[in-house]
Amino acid sequence: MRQNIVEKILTAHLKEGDFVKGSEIGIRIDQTLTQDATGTMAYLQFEAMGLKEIKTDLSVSYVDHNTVQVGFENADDHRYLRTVAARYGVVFSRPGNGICHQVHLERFGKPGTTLLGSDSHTPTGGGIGQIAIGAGGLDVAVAMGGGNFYTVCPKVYQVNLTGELKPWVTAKDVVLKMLETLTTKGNVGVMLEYGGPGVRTLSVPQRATIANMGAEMGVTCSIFPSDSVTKKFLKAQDREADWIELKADEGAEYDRVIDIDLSSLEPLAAAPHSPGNIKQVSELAGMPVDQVCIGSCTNSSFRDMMTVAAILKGRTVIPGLTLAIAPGSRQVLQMLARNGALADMIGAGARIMESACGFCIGNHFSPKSGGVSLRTSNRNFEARSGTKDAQVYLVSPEVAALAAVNGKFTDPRKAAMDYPEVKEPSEFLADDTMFVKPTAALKKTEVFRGPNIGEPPRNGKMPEALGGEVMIKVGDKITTDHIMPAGARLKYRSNVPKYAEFVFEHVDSTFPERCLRSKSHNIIVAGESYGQGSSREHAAMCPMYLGVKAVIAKSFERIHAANLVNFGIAPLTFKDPADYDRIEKGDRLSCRNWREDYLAGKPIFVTNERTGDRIECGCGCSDRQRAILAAGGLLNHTTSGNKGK
Ligand code: MIC
Ligand code: SF4
Repeated sequence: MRQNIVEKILTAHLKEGDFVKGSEIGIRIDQTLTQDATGTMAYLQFEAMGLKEIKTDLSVSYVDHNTVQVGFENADDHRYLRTVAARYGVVFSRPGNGICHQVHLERFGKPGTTLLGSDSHTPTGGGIGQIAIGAGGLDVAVAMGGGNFYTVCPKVYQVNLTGELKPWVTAKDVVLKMLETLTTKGNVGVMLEYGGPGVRTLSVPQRATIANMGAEMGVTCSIFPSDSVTKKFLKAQDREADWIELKADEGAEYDRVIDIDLSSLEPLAAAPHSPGNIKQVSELAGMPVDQVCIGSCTNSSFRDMMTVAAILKGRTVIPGLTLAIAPGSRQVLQMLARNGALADMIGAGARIMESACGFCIGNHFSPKSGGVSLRTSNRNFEARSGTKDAQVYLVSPEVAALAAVNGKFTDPRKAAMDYPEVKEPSEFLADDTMFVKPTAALKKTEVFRGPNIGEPPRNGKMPEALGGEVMIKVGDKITTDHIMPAGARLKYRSNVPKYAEFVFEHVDSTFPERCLRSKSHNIIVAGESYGQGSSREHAAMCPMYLGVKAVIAKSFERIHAANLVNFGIAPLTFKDPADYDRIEKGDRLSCRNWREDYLAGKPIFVTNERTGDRIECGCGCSDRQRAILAAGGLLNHTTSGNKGK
């Protein structure tokens, strides 16, 4: 049978289920990654499941998200993560070593393997030919223990690339074009496979930029072939032995083909407040800019940084504008320091941030009130930057650097300079000294639990009947940043009762208190694409802690829907989306045969007690998920004799 790349890797990893589009399959996971903000809970849950050591080929714990806040919490979390990694055989990437996705691509990503990460941008690994998927921490904990990862046998879309990018047009513009085509909703259950003659014109980091922002389209992952370009990259990383060739069979089939002629693209930007709100940079040219932030897991490779340095060299950042640069990894930062490019950045007045997520997660560097901020990252959701009325535009490093020296949006094709052609290096600085690799001696490490480390919360069993109040009714495209803000609140990730105080902070800050006061079940009603964005399972775990039993929405994003099930919250979809208008905040909803109907996979009829309307909902869950919901979540389910499921 002629297979595409996705089919080749998935069938080689298939452990459970039939390989039939749309049905649930269980796959073996070769590598996992966690980051600190989702990692503490992932390892606490790993421990709570009674697992003794990791069973993957490689598991890495990165500290990159929450590195510089005030207070003891970060330091406590980092110490827990270091000691728990040592104890169970996980590689620990120390703070300062870089952003998980960039570092993993450089040092560990292997073509043809599967990678599961507790971060939605794990698909960055698709740039090197991995099936790399983002998931909640609990799913990653199960995979670390050797359990399968369950996903829908996907539809595969081929993105057929032809031509070559023109000067000043970048990988970011390719993925922004894809976002314009596929939008940020409705792509659940899809994997993207890039192919065509244009692929060989793109370096591995450029491919990684494109794969990274597949997360914003809601696809499960994106993947590139592994070819001579991949081999060269791995050789330059001193990892040539990790290379295998990976290509689709001649005549392989796809569910849809999207053609992109690289030479027809132009510089693009995602305008506030969605990565899918695509504009041409030429239409925005002249708009004054207050702040520029360059970095994040999307655009912080060596080549990106060298291009920025070349644009900044001999120029000065305009007064009144602030430029922040965060190289994506210690490898990149060291190389810039050694070849002098860092001096060019500093000379231009850039403020150098550590190699971490930083500004991207709103951890620092919030723009001024109403400020226009140009960022090379992947998300510009309202308030994510830490300033609710800031106007964040997502652009390429080239457009960002030019704005920093011109003070305004600039069409780079009209810039008064030639395009700085930066070649990929033939040798990267392969310095692994900031990884703590597992040893037999380290397995005796005592796990440190400071006061910021709480017990992972558990839910009760699914109730027989549902009866409760609609505590909030929200619209379309509610992101996990809306549900569970990160930024300044990130430091409470290991302390669920405290973090739960901030659920829906920027939407309705009375939500947590009202939920805690209520004597019945709490229900959330939402529009399309509920739970876009981050993989943070806290967006399910904290509502669970507040007594939420069901979310009724027009549609859900993949990772969030799985997280809701993992924490025993039923994700229900309106059979008729117009029924959304038949429920108001404060309405009481009930379903007498809740548990029984759910377990039987029947449609669920919810009665609105105010109007008497019976509203039909579907649960869209597999049998496995229904059993998890009945147990009140995956932790209960696995610790009641169903390990690894
Ligand atoms: C993000 O970009 O939103 C994050 C922060 O990396 C999240 C993970 C988290 O919330 O910890 C993600 O993308 O999954
Ligand atoms: Fe970090 Fe931002 Fe990437 Fe999330 S999107 S992993 S916060 S750099």
